[in-house]
Amino acid sequence: MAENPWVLSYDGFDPAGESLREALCTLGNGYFATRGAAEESEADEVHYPGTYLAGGYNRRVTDLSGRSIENEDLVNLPNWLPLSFRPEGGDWLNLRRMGILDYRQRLDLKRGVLERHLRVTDGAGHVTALAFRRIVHMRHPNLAAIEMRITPETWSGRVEVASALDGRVINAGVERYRELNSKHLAPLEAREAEEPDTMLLVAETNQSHIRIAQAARTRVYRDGAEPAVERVTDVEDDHVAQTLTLELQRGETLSVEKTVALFTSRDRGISEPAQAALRATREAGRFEDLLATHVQAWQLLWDRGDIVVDRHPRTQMILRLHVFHLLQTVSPNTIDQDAGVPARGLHGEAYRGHIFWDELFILPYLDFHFPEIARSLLLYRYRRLPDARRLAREAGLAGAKFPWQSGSSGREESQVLHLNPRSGRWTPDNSHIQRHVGAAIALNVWRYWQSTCDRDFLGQYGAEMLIEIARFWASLAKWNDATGRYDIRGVMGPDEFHDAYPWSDVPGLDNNAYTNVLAAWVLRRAGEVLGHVEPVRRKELERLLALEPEEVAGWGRIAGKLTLPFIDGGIIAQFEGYDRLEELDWDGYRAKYGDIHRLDRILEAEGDSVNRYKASKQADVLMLFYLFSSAELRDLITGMGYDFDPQVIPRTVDYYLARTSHGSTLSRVVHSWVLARSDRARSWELLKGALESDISDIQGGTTAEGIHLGAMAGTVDLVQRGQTGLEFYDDTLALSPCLPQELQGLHLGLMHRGHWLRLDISCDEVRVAVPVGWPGPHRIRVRNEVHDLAAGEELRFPCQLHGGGWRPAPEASPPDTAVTTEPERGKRSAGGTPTGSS
Ligand code: IFM
Repeated sequence: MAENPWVLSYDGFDPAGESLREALCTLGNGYFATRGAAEESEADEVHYPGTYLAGGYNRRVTDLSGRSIENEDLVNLPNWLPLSFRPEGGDWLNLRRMGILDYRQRLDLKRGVLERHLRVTDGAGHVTALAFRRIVHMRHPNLAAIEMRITPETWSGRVEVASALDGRVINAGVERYRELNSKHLAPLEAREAEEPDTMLLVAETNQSHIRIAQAARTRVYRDGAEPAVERVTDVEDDHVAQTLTLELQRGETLSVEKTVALFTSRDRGISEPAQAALRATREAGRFEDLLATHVQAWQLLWDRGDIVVDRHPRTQMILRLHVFHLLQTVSPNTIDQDAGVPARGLHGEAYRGHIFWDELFILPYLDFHFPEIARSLLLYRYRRLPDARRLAREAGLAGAKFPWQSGSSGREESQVLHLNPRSGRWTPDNSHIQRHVGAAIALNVWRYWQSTCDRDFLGQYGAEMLIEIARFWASLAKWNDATGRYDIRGVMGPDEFHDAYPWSDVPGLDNNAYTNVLAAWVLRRAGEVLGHVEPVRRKELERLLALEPEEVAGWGRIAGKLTLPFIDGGIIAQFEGYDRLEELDWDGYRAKYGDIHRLDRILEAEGDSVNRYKASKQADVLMLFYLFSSAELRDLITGMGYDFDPQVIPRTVDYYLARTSHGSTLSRVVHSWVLARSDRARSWELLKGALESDISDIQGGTTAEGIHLGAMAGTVDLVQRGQTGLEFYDDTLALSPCLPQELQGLHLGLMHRGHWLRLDISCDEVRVAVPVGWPGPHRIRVRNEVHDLAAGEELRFPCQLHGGGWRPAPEASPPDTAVTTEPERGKRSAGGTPTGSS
């Protein structure tokens, strides 16, 4: 059957694959999200019905291997899903104990609806058809609803419906965290509300004291009317349930509607969560009413955020799935929530809901479609600038040192011990020395500014972050008399396999190329940022930050003298001393283990260490080619005082690609991007791998614990920017479409400085529709041909996308436009000055 590009669908119940389905069928609205667990299920070896609040963290201490360890977790909130039925006195719905005659599950991406259709037979031979629909409301972020339709096919009689709010939950979603203290909730209140059809459950996190109130209204309808029901409410400290009993005839359909409101003490504009939740359920309409406004909210999101690819339904569906999960994690409802974007979404408990550098892969999509969400995520970082300053101070450094893993407060949340499930050993986790996270934040600030020209943001928040991050790099870089250069020592690059030299007991590597180039970029950019800030604010910032011209000049000097290590033939070395590492027998390990993406764990279990080998988990040096064009990189590297010939890039890509296990889902995104123009076939293979990462769980079990949002958003951005070659320079918009053979066309809108640009790329034509009032570049370069770009115009460039070259169309240029074939020589926006009004 042809794939529906708007639907993720499953046939049959598969207990072994259920936890993966639950993660992929999560519904959320940027305020909270709930895994796609069956309504009637409880947490067990098959199901894990988790609910997570954006920014809903709590800390617990555990004694482990003789150490007291404090972990901060994104808390699994009370389960609001429970909804089930049975013929009176028969068996409650249970997929593992009943005969399943039919089972279909659909996630409707367009409408944000999760559906299940099933027919079951119980021990007494009753055949019943059931249909569930569920939403987590995109417009009213505190609301969710379930509809369960019950049709007895072979029986008549009394039916019981059970509905509950379950606060007995703990954080148990990740097997390897099970030794850690996982009880985060204390019960406060459970009761029936004044309205007998409504229950209330209130709990509080036991350290961060976030109060959570859930109210659930359960009603039944038959032929559009509410029949008389017997209703019994059972109350325990941390659980409240209602059982509704009524008569049902064979062939009749009973509709059960459970409407839930979730409020917390983090909410604004309320007096108190319980009161707000009760009022919201009282005022909520029926399921169909809620559905209508929810679908409308999703439609508005898709109007802005959809990316359409021609004639490849699976790619289309997966790209939409990725956008869908991104917008369920961060949406317009996230704005003002003071929440960052957790690497694993709000979809599971992996990495405890922490926030890493993965924003670097996520923000470009948001910048171009939902800049107000990007801004909100940057403000999450800004609010934690005082913590970042404290971290720098504690390390004896200046400026701001952002944590590798961030949660509630901005302190370092990285774990200190890591369990290798293969060996059963807890080993030190040094990943917090990935200082490059600060550079990623600086880059995100700059890109947002380039894309939006939001001068208020830059003046109030962005410039300060950039300057403080630059100060950190300037203080970390140490002058080396022997080389006459600055070194950055004791860090980790993005490749998490290498955290130390095999010949040293001390964690950290010296002069990681990625880190040093990014540090140089930050130091340079910080030197110019105040030039873009409104003059009065600029003076204020200079005083507030005690910024003197000598300090800025010092940044320039450091940027110009940072060390960059090289190996044979001009290939950039991942870090100093990389050439002393041994080659790994990749074929031997593949033959022995098959899946070697977690080579670090394999080698540790063998009593060896991946630190000894030229083996990377993910792109490290190659990140440079992902983030910067070859011209920008040459500029940066020559600015550091080295020769750099972009001709060496293909060899560098081959070198590291052959030595990478893709143990991080981010890796294939980067490799596909850097190969997009030189090796389309290989780039497509890698993109396909990145697209399948979560939907097919290619890492064998990780997606069930939460999606990989960086890779999800990264694939969308790869199509959006990587394959269109879209770049904004000072005065020129550049396009150089380079789609894989398999994709026949691409259609999207892009927001630039408050205006929507429309791109339609097909096999034989590129069309660019420029909006009225366009404030962006006034020229467009398609491949090497430059044309004027005027507001309100639609330009068409005939081309042969998958072969042959480009030919300029006479009508592409307005009569008085100078057409030049000279390559554009201005700076790309990532390093340039925004044009247009501020
Ligand atoms: O940030 C990533 C890192 O690069 C690889 N390990 C997982 C982290 C969270 O996604």
